[in-house]
Amino acid sequence: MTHAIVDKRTDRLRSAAAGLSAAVVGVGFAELVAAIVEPAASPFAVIGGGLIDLAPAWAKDTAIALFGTGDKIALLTGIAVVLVVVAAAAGLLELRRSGIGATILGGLGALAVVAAMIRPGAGPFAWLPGLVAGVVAVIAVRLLIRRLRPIAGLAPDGVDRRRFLIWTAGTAAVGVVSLIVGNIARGATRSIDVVRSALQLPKATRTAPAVPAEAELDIPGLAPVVTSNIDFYRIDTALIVPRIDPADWSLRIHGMVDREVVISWDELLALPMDEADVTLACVSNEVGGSLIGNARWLGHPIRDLLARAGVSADADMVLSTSSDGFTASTPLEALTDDRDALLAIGMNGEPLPMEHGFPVRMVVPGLYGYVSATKWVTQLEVTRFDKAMGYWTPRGWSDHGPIKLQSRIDVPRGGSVDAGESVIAGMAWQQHVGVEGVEVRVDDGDWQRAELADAISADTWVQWSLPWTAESGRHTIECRAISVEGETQTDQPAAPAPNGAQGWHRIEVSVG
Ligand SMILES: Nc1nc2c(c(=O)[nH]1)N[C@H]1C(S)=C(S)[C@@H](COP(=O)(O)O)O[C@H]1N2
Ligand SMILES: [Mo]
Repeated sequence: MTHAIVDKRTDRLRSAAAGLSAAVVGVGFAELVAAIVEPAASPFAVIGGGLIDLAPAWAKDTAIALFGTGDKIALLTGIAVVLVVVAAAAGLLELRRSGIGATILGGLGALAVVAAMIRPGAGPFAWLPGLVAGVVAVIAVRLLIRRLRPIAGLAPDGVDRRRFLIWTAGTAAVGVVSLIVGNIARGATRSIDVVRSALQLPKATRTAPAVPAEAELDIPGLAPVVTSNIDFYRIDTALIVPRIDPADWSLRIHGMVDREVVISWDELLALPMDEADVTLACVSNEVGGSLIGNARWLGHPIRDLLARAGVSADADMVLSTSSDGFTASTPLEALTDDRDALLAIGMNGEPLPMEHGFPVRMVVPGLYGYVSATKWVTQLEVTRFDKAMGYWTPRGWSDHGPIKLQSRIDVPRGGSVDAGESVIAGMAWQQHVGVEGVEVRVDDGDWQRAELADAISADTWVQWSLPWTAESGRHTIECRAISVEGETQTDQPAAPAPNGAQGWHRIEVSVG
């Protein structure tokens, strides 16, 4: 009796393993096919992309709070875990009744086909990888479970446990190899990187003044006032970074305009280029968070392009669209007043990195990225807020996203510091308004005025510091900024959704 039960359990394990390896070989073949015909149509990418698009504000908030800029890896891992569970179940069910498991795996393939075809910018072969995944997984699960039936005593002859094992492991191995080859193939199509590295940026027609030496306090642990491209935070909905050959890029300006304007990469490069230091911040940045960075951008004023198209007097918004379908609603005024709203091609002296929008993105001082900083931008539609919405608005975020006055404590870092002469330091910002002062208090004591470093401009964040004699024990430190307009940063906490986190940054330090 005991023997029979043990056998049942191993049969269950075997069937789950068969389901799993069928899924692995399906996914492996699909990734291989996707890498060749259309990298963005990989089943993982399209299902992940679909989930991102379906996610409401609280889900995005939670994901970013939990995983920060690792949110994409977390999502892909989550999908993989679900796939493992479903595939194992499909194997179990297929053993119980032929056809059920195959239907489940086929259904997953169909899901990938649909998800790929409804993606914005889906290519003509977007359906193929999902179809391959489904067909291959269905065939594999049927064949493997057919070999398991006699072993499980469900079919008369051909009992061969070793053979079943070899077939199951072999199928999974073929899947893994396809996955690896697919990834290598995708890497081999990276010619856009070569185009990018060979690019020579045009000289700025209007250069930004040098960053004042006194803008950088050089305090260990304090964020540098200029963020390097490699350290610059990345937030977007793109599971696969769009790869656009500048030769194929163009920007179309349409909607409520006198005449449509289409501008090619070569035409853009021939236009006057401005340089501007602008701090970019994400609306999902928590109080004290790190989804903010400052760079020197090179680009053509969007204002001039809009003037060329002739904007209707009734318009109040520009809906920018990226090659992968993301959209942002930017108040027309922010793009036509005298601020440095740029159609940017350069970041800190380099062409835009792929992840930061190569070849062309928008940068607008004073607004959160989700309503202004469209990467891989290909269209500007002049419209109205009562006629159109950006990507995040129907998902629970405000249609307007002006930056809130904020400050952050960077030092002391790590929660502890030696007793004695020490320093408290951090960053403060309200782009396009400017920071007038920062105040700090320790253990609910009096507010003390910190020393501000030189600001690069009103469009950038500014460093601040305050000497501190640290006495043994536990202390809380808080800071608040005062803007050039005389506003004091509010202590009323608010979550990032719908229009940006607020409240004072507060840290606990133990002094020993
Ligand atoms: N195409 C595209 N552009 C986008 C986004 C996106 O999801 N897709 N996200 C926006 C958001 S929410 C932010 S905060 C900034 C971040 O820019 P970065 O990744 O270069 O820091 O890009 C904006 N531009
Ligand atoms: Mo963002």
